[in-house]
Amino acid sequence: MGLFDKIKHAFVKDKEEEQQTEDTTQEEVNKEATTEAEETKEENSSATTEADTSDEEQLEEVEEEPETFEPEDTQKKYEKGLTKTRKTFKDRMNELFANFRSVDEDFFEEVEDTLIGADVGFDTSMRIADELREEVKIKNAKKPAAVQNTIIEKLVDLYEEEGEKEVNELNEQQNDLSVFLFVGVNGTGKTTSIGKLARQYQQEGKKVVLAAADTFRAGAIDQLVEWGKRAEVEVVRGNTGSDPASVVFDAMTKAKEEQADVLLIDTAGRLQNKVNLMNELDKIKRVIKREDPNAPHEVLLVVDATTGQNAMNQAKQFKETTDVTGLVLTKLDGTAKGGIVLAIRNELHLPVKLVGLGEGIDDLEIFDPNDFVVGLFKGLLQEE
Ligand SMILES: Nc1nc2c(ncn2[C@@H]2O[C@H](COP(=O)(O)OP(=O)(O)OP(=O)(O)O)[C@@H](O)[C@H]2O)c(=O)[nH]1
Ligand SMILES: [Mg+2]
Repeated sequence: MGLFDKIKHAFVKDKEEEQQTEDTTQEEVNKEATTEAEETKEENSSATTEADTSDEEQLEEVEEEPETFEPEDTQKKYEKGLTKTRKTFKDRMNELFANFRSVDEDFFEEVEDTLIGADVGFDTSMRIADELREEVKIKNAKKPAAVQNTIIEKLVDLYEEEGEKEVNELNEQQNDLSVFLFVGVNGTGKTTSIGKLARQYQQEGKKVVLAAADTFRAGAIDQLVEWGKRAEVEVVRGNTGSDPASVVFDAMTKAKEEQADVLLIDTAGRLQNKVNLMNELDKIKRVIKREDPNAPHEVLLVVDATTGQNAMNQAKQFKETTDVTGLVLTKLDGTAKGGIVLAIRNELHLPVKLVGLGEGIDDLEIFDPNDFVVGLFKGLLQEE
C-alpha cells in the first residue's frame, strides 16, 4: 500500500471512530439520564443502599484507569509532537481555500506561497504546484475538497518517491563498537540528544560510553556528565580547554577495553571561528579512524527544527565540509515548522535518523518517515 493510501485509510478509520464516539456519547447520555432517575429513587431508600452505590462507582473508576495510563505508541507521540505543525498546515490550507473561486493561475501561485509558508521548501513548493497543474487537469478536480486532497497526495507521493533509497536506521555494528559523532551549531540539542539516546541503549542492555569532547564552552563537560548520571552510563572527560581529540582518543581506548557497544561523542557547537570548528572535527575524525578505520559509523548533524530555513542552511554548510551521514531534528514538539522534514528529504537528500519530541529523557524517537507523514497529513484530508 502506498503512503498516501495509508493516510487515506487512517483518515477513514478516524471518521468511523468519530462516528462511533458520537453514537456512544449519545448512548451514555441516555444511560446517564436513566441512572440519574434511578439514583433519585434510591436516595429516598436506606443508607446501606447509598454505600453500595458509591462502592460501585469506585469499582468503575478503577476499571477505567488502565486505559488512561496506556503506554503511548510511536504514532501517538508523533501526532502529539506534530500538533503545532499540523495546526499551521490546516490554518494555511483553510486560508488558501477561504478565497477559493476557481483553479486558475492565481490559485496555483497561492498554492506555492502557502507551501513555502509551511516550510516545505522552495523547490518542493514549485514542484508540487507544477504537478498540481497537471493533476487537476487530468482529474478535472474543481471542488475545493478534491483539490486540497490532490495537494496532499502530491506532497506525500513526492516525499515517498525521494525517500526510496533512504536509510533511516542508525548504522549499529553487531557485536562490535558503534561510534557516533554528534556535530552541529550551539544550542541545537547535541548534548540532550546524546543523553536521551544513551538512556535508550542503556535500557536495551547495551554498554554505552560518552565522550565529552566539547572542551571549549565552560559548563559543557558538566552538562554531559549530568546526562551520563541520568542515563546511568560512563562519561570520559578532560578539563575545559584541553584538546578534544585527546578526549576522543581516551574514550575510544576505554570503549574498546571495556568492550562497549556504543560510543557517543559530544562536540563543541562554537569555537573561535568556523574554520577552527571544521578543523577540529577533522582532527577528531582522524583520531577515531586511527583506532577503527570503519568508524565513525554515523556523523549526526543536530539541527533545531524551530529555526526552519536556518536549519536547512546549516545542514547545507555542514554537508559541504564534513561527511554528515544523517540528521537529528530536535524540538519538533515546540514548533510549527515540522514541514522542513519534507524540505530536508526533497532538497538536501540527508536522512533524518532521530527526532527530538520534548526535553525529557524519553523524548527521542528513531525517525519513522511513515509515522511522521501520517501524523502530519491525516487530519488534512477532506471528505469529497
Ligand atoms: N522542547 C525541546 N527542547 C529540546 C529538545 N532537544 C533539546 N532541547 C533543549 O534545547 C536546549 C539546548 O540543548 P543542548 O543539548 O544543550 O544543545 P547543544 O547542541 O549541546 O548546545 P551547545 O553545547 O551549546 O553546543 C536545552 O534547553 C534543551 O533542553 C527537544 O527535542 N525538544
Ligand atoms: Mg552541548
